Amino acid sequence: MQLSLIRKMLAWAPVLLLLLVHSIRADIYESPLNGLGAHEKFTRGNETYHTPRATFTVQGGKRYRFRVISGAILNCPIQISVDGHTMIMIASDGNPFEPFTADSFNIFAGERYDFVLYADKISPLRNYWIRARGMADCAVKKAHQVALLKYAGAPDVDPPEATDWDSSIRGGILLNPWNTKGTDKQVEITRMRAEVPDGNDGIMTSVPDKKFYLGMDFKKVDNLKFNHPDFYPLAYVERSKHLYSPQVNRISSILPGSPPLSQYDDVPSSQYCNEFTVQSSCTQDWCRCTHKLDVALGDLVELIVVDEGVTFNANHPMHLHGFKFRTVALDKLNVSTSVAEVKAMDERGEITRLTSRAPFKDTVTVPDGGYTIMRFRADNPGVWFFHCHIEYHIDIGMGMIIQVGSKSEFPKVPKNFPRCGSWIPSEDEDDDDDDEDNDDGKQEPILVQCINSPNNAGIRPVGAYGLLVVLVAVCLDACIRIMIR
Ligand SMILES: [Cu+2]
Repeated sequence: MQLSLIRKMLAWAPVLLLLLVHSIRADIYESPLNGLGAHEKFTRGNETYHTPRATFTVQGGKRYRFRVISGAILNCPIQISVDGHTMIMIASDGNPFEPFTADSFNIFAGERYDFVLYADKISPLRNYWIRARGMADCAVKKAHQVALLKYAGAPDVDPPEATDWDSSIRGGILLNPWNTKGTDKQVEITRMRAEVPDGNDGIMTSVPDKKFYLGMDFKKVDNLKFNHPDFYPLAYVERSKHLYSPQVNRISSILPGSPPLSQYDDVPSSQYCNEFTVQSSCTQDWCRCTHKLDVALGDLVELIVVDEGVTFNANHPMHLHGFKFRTVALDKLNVSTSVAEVKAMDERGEITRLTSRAPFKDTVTVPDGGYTIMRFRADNPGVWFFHCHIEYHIDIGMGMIIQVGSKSEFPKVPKNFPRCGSWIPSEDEDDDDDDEDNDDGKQEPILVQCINSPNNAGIRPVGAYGLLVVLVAVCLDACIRIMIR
């Protein structure tokens, strides 16, 4: 079906929004839809009530555009389906592609998908479940949820089908598989075709000006945020309690203390590093800096992002600020892989890139033990974040910034634009529990530690802070264990 035809049909249709998030309580993983779900049960007399579900009312014979956003915070791919209906997938991350009919699709943290639902089940008139089924971290507790697709005029009763997690497994054609090699029924996003013509930007066919291989995984390294070489070294922690560091090219990235776009000179160049400039052996040491790649304004940039997948069967939905990119290749190779393997394959010509109408995205999964290749024209000068969209991965280092152009090419900072920086209380202030400010009301700015800086320690010297580090590490260990369980 042509997209233009679908659009004509949709001209009168309401736009519906289906927002998926998931949150954690002490014992329950939740995946509320539009903030709603039937997780809580109440009784009054002999009657049972639940918290309400999201309800979408449709009229038989009409078509509706659903816009789905995943606000998942952990590694919680969510399979979406609608009982009794197929979905005409038409766009992702706001970028239209040729319509593709699927029985279900997966959505990863930060992604958006648009689909058209044809409400053609008019005889007999009844209601249906819209299902969300969590996988990966969310499969541990079988997180799931349903919303109600309510046909106008149908009896006001719930559909008879079970709503549990297992009942939400939908067969047939699935778009955007999770850590599964593509097949006719497990269809990767790279098999979609952008609706718009390629244009003259050369993104699809030119030789890239900058090409970066980015290897991601959870690395076994003494991360000084969680371990301490003297008090709590990783080597002495029970294996099942090891905290692996999610890194890119073996670097844990930290955010700069000031926004480099508006306060470029407030971030010392020594705070930045990447695999080409890092001074340590990152296979042995914990490498930590503001991970930055530089490209010239106008460069054609290619990112070959590899999820080495050695430690866990995870995946990483990678999000780029400031651009939409063409997803030109994506494949799961094996249980695990390496940058070296992917690079060798690439050099042997064993990686096929799309050369026309690759789908535009701004968030895309990198399958565990596989790769995803993105291309964009760096025509937006500034400093842009590129990161995994799983919250705790980025919080402890799985990201970087891409600087496009030089400071002189950045947009001008508006007059009186707010400024900020990072600081901690001075030692004197630490001793004064109740007084948060200096006598003169100012706070001393400090730089975050950087492996390339002369002060290379990354943590304060052992002393009173040693015990604090241990306590924090133990607490974080427990918290992260709960999060990733
Ligand atoms: Cu990640």
